[in-house]
Amino acid sequence: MRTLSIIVLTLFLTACGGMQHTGQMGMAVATPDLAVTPVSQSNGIAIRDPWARQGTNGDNSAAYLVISNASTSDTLLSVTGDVATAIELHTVVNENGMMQMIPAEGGVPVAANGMQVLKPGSYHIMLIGLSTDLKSGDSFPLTLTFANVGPIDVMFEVR
Ligand SMILES: [Cu+2]
Repeated sequence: MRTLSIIVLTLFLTACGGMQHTGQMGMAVATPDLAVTPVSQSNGIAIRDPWARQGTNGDNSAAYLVISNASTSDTLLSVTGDVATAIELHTVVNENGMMQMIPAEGGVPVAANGMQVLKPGSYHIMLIGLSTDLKSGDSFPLTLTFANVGPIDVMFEVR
């Protein structure tokens, strides 16, 4: 597992659109509009704006979404799907001034009556070894598994 993480970290440097994106972390990110109808929801967890970066078969990509929670605190534990060889939850940390992606240990927390935004430069779903090309306008399903509410199927749009 340790070995895999190291290999994967090396790959990440060219994935997620490259870490130069994190230099733009200060770019204006619109506050998610919770008036928009969720694409998926279950027991208080609602999913909005799921999307993924374009990519080529065999390469890596990343997927993002807005999670809101009208119930008690929950955690996004894992993501599964056929779109990639491996799918991991990642976060981005500042290590000596270098932005690096690392696995999100323990998953991605979603506070009670709160919101969690997976976005470039922050938490994201890492798609490692795409099994197909992802072109703008394509869509593909992932299953998000939460600690409390269990699995939620979500269609992601490629942009
Ligand atoms: Cu990543």
